[in-house]
Amino acid sequence: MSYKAAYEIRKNEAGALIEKLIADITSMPPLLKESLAYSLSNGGKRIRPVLFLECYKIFGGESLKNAGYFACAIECIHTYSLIHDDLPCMDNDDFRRGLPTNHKVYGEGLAVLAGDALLNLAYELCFKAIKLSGNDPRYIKAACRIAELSGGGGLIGGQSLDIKLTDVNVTPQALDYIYKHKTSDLIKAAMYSGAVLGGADDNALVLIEGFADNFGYAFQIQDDILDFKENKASLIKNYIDIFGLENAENEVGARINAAIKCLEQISADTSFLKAFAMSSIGRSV
Ligand code: GRG
Repeated sequence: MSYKAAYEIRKNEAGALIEKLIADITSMPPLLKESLAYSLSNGGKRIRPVLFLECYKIFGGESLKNAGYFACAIECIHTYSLIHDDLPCMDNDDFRRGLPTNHKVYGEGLAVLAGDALLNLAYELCFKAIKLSGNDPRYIKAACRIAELSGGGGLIGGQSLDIKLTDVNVTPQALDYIYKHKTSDLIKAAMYSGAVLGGADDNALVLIEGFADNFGYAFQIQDDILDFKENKASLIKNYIDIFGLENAENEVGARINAAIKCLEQISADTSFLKAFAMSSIGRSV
């Protein structure tokens, strides 16, 4: 089977979980539900739940049972971060995935609340899964790591530095912090939680986190490279502004190689993850 077909199968599985999640929401005012469903449904690549599901399965997770709630929780956190990132007080974007951003359709107030509701829903789903698992320690461990990596020392911390970055205070260290936390941490949360619930041991968890750190970093620089090549103007300085295009491209290659080295030390079948890493930077698989 081609890598593309293998990705589509996993993406459809993740998409079906998200659609069921949306259908099951009954306790929200209709417009709030519509607003968050607009961003949850609209054309995302589902990278994080795909990575969650893959890690869950390769380490021995069998039927999805309660683990599917975690896949949805991760996509809820990702979607909230995109809605908030697009707001006028942050990146001020009118379009995402080729469609008007959430606040352009529903207004700023509702977009803030849709993001808040998604973040809350994510933890509701984790708690539900923990409860249904009979307080399985692995579920608790996964939820704690998701909370850490999404919080002030993770995704939100990275974003907080990003929005304050200027021509004057941009440094390699600041950029490093932003890329590690704003981009890598949620990918890490997805992979770590899938691996824990699937049954990975501590050594494999360290390697999975190593993969996610390197892949996430490369993914962000690759995003900068694409923006640069499409001549997208950015007020915020990025890797290319500091290090130049050639160094950026070399860094992407080096990070992907480092990510793949982590996979090579794992005894589970990591062939899809390897192909995923290569294809996401446009290397043939
Ligand atoms: C508001 C706390 C908070 C964080 C915002 C998501 C984010 C942090 C910023 C968006 C801008 C950006 C370039 C982030 C880097 C990560 C990235 C490339 C996100 C887009 O992820 P994809 O490509 O999105 O997985 P889709 O659309 O496929 O879901």
